[in-house]
Amino acid sequence: MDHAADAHRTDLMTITRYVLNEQSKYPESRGDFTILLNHIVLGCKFVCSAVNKAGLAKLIGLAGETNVQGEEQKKLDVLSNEVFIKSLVSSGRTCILVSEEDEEATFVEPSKRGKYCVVFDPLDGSSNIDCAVSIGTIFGIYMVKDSHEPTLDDVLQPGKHMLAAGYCMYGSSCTLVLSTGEGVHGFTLDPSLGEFILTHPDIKIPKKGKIYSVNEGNAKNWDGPTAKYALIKYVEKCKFPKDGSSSKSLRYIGSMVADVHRTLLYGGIFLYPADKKSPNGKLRVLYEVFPMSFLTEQAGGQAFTGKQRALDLVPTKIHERSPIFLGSYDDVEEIKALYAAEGKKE
Ligand code: AFP
Repeated sequence: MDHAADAHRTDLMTITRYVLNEQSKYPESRGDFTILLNHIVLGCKFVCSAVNKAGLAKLIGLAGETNVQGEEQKKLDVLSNEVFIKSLVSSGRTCILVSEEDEEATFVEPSKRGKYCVVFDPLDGSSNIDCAVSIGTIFGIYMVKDSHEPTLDDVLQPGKHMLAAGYCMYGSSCTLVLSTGEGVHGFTLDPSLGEFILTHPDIKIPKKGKIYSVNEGNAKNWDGPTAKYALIKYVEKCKFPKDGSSSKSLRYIGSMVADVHRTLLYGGIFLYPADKKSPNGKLRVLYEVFPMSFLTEQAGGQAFTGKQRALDLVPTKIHERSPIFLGSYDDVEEIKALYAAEGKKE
């Protein structure tokens, strides 16, 4: 009998235990972050359960449609948003919430206010719901700047000021990946326990990868001389390397959470450039680009916008977009070099 393995299996590091351990490093901490995270975890468990039951519960479909009982159906992303907003407000630890689903930020009423600002996309990749492809929730956490009345400036901070970021992927298993600024850790939901258990401690992205991930069908729309030629050259290099190395594989799911999750674990690069349809790129700075860039850097990779380090961006609007190239350190170095070389020709 392998007693060591047994001890490991019975000594479960749940996400709450992990965060409490982290908290104990800061004697002045009052547990507010742990409480906030527990409410995010609750939202993730709810969405996971709703996603798993989506077909059965007739949750799939457009918001505004009615089901056989004549009740109004809520699209999963609308439902997920409601759950997160209610859970975050009731935590008593938040003051501003920015959700992909809501045009305006939510300012929490003074009696329920705390010091954290949460930016999130409750259900990213929703066009993949109806075919049961992996989707996810993405979140980032800021601390309010000071104790004055909270304003939008509290969330319009560069990504490098985030205290924590993470995502929960609703895939073949439900996986929550979190960084509080001390590395990246992955937790898998054990459905029988209803707990996220640490399964991927200290994720490190390989220095160089064998996969590139981009919607290459948009190539005809890739925009601007620098972007267009740097990208075309990069993609050609992935397919026909001139240095005798093997060509890279192309993997693209179209759910940022799933594409970034694979990139963190297997290495490689994820690219969403600007194009003629989306001159600033498609992905949103606050709740897609920043959290994923934060996690990528914490795992030892890089995140670049085509002009600068992604986490240095200072957003001016809550739903601002940006091009993003993130992944293995060496792969992002290559795209940075191509952008620099093509930029000089302009
Ligand atoms: P949806 O939520 O509309 O499915 O968009 C998903 C997403 O925001 C992100 O998760 C993907 O990486 C990206 O868009 C895919 O965009 P394209 O369909 O243009 O490739």
